[in-house]
Amino acid sequence: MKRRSFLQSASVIGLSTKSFTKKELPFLKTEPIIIATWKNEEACKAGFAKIQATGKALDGVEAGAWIPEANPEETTVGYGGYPDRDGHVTLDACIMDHKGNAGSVTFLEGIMHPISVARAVMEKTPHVMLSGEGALQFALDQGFKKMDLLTPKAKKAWEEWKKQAKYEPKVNIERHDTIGLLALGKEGEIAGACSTSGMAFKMHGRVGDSPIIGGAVFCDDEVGGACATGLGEFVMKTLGSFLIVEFMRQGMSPQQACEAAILRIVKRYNYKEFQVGYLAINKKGEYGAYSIQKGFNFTITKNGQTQVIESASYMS
Ligand code: SD4
Repeated sequence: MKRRSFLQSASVIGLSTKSFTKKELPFLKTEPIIIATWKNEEACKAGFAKIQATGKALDGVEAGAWIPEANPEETTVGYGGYPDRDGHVTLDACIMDHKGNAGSVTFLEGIMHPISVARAVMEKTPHVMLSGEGALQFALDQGFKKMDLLTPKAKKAWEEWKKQAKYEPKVNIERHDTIGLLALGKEGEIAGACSTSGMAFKMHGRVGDSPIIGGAVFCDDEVGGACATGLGEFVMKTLGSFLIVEFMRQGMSPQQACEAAILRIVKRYNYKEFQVGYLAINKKGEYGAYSIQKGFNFTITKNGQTQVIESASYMS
């Protein structure tokens, strides 16, 4: 049976519902590992080094996100991100730890490292999500510095775009770099993070999947984690990362779970027009990736070795 038709068959949904018991968990301990959407070698290396230093998966995914957030050449994350159609660089990010704690920021302007603001929301407030002006105010109160995130390169691209002013999010059939990260720390605990400037030239106020817990990132320490990239509207409508973790809980491998979540989108929407890519990892350190269109890849650092791997895709 072809993999696609196997996944479409109802039997997949009937897999036994099993999560690891406390007794089984120590035997599932694995070496630290970090994986990230797209070609993000520097981010994975930095995240892995951080896990080696502190032991913690959460520190690793935060440190990994810092790399593209600070890179002015990176046009889809943090500083240097393309603006919305009104010329504002607005950022979305979220983070989740192995205890089920989560934090996120949406529609945040002027802060280079939204991932760390999301972590501060998680650790220092009773809330999960802060947005816009409120998120900025909170960041400033926490000592984050405000800066202009619109680089000359991004401004030029926006001015070019205004000549036609067409919104055509051909998300990464070419190349896109919203960073989603998943890691297992020294105790084998899971964490996940995501950071983005969202779709280039989006409507002012548009928020994508990247700050949505269960959308762009979800972790459950009994099972594993998942993260997403691509056209966020479709990740949000299917709550992809949550779905993948639940599929893994039911017994699917990370690869099967990513494929089943992509299938959810493919069955309901006009999938030929856009890209979504998923990454997943389980507590054994097994990982998987799948996307709608060709061209999605991911980076992994394990045993100190970093490599970029091409994902399988629904469309050939
Ligand atoms: C969004 N999911 O804002 C993000 C974009 C993305 O690679 O992932 N691009 O919809």
